[in-house]
Amino acid sequence: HTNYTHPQKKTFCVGGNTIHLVTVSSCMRLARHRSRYSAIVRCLMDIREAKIVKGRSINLALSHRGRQALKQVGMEDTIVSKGIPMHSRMIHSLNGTQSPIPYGKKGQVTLLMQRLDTPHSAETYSTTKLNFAHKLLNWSTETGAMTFLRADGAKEEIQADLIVGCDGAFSAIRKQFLRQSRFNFSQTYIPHGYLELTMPPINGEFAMKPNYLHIWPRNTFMMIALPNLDKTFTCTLFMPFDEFENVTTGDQVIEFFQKYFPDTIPLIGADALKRDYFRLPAQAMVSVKCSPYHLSDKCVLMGDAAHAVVPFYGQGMNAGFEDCLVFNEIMDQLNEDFSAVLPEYTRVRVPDDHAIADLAMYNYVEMRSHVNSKWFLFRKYVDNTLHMIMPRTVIPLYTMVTFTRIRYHEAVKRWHWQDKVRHYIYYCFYQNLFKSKVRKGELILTRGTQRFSSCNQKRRCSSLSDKEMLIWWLAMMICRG
Ligand code: FAD
Ligand code: EGU
Repeated sequence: HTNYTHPQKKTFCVGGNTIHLVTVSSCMRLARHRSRYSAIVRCLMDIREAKIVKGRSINLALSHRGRQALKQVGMEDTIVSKGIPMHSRMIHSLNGTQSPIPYGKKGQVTLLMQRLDTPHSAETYSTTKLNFAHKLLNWSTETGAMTFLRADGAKEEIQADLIVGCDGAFSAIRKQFLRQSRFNFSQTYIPHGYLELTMPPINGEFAMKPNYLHIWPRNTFMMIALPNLDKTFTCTLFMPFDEFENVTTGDQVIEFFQKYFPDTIPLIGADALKRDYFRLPAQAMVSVKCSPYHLSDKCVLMGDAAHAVVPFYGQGMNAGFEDCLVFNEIMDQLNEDFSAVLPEYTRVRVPDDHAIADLAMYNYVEMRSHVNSKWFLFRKYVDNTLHMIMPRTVIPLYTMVTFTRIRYHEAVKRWHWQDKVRHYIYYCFYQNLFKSKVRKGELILTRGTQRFSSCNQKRRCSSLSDKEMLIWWLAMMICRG
């Protein structure tokens, strides 16, 4: 096409740290394939030079949806080669026992990425420019003019055909949406905060097994640990803010860890623990939902700007990446007509982003209400067994969310149906097949002499008796009506 028939269109991305990579790439892709677009990206700071952002975790789990988005723009291999594959969780019980639970089938892994390690080559495309140290102050919904504050203190006004707002959970772009009629918005802080601690390498090697997500579930609070490329682990402790306030001295920290995470004290180091625990205050977690995601044919929200979710499903960045992927798909379908693409993007994407926000919140509630290591193991066992018997009918929610591109809201629908079955099965297990006792709030299940918590996946699966099969089929019939 020549510029006579199609004048060049300017696309602006504002902000964008994590999903930045894809929005930039999406614009690049447009620019490359269709010479009609030029893309300019403006952000507050240079992520290539930024030091670790205060209190922000440096590692992020990248799963199928995020990878598909990267693949679409030809960056999957570069990024994936820099990730640490995690194939299982490792559940740490209070008594120090460790039980692995695989994420999925063989080859289904979640990749752990370093937040600041994402190389990007946007600037190699002549149609794409990156500007750093630009802060968006305001923009006009009538004209699409944006006012930026530059590092040198000067203000600058810029016009764009399309503004892509990727400026995070406290989006400045979104502020203009709030003044519009029929714009829905909600923001919820959860009572928990998180705090990060570093577990150093031992003799140059990882202190624990590296290809696992280590979890210490302890009812109202929990800790997880994720491996980094430099052989350290980042441990994240989740706890209600009230309880953080109860721990005020180094000795209380040790006492607390001695009681709940004794196995981690020698690995983190008592002195480091006393010091690092107070280095930063606990960080808050927010969930933001809104709709629509577009404003006329001028502006569109993506990533955390459209939907900040609590981090209990490890999907925030993946959902943001998928936003870009879906947007690009719709651009193709509707011939890049912004006045049609933007409403369609809202129509398709809002239900899915709201679904993952709800799922993340559900997991937060679920994990702290009645999760201890045995219950966690048991749940996964039931899910996986059902999946093994009927791989196409019953897909564990986790698998749908993490290893497929089944739309988030469809995954929720399927899961509600499966949940009826699951609960019936819990009931049967509880009533008939196991002698169960409740001790110190923990559900302990025994079947004959075999303790449930023993972690031999294969043996457990094959030991499903005829009676259990029958009950399962009955449950299916009942739930299907
Ligand atoms: P951000 O990463 O927040 O980037 C926004 C950018 O906009 C920033 O660089 C900011 O400087 C810039 N900006 C803001 N205002 C302006 C302005 N006025 N002008 C110019 N620029 C501006 N997700 C996963 O998928 N997997 C995980 O394992 C995972 N773990 C997480 C753990 C924690 C503790 C938290 C809090 C989140 C986690 N997430 C995870 C979620 C993930 O971090 C976010 O979803 C993702 O970073 C969002 O990317 P974004 O580009 O939309 O926004
Ligand atoms: C990083 C920092 C286990 C929270 C969620 C699993 C991460 C998270 C889980 C952070 C958990 C929790 C999943 C991943 C991940 C699990 C996941 C990375 C949560 C459901 C606030 N979550 N992260 N789920 O299944 O899908 O293993 O700090 F303990 S990675 Cl909370 Cl896969």
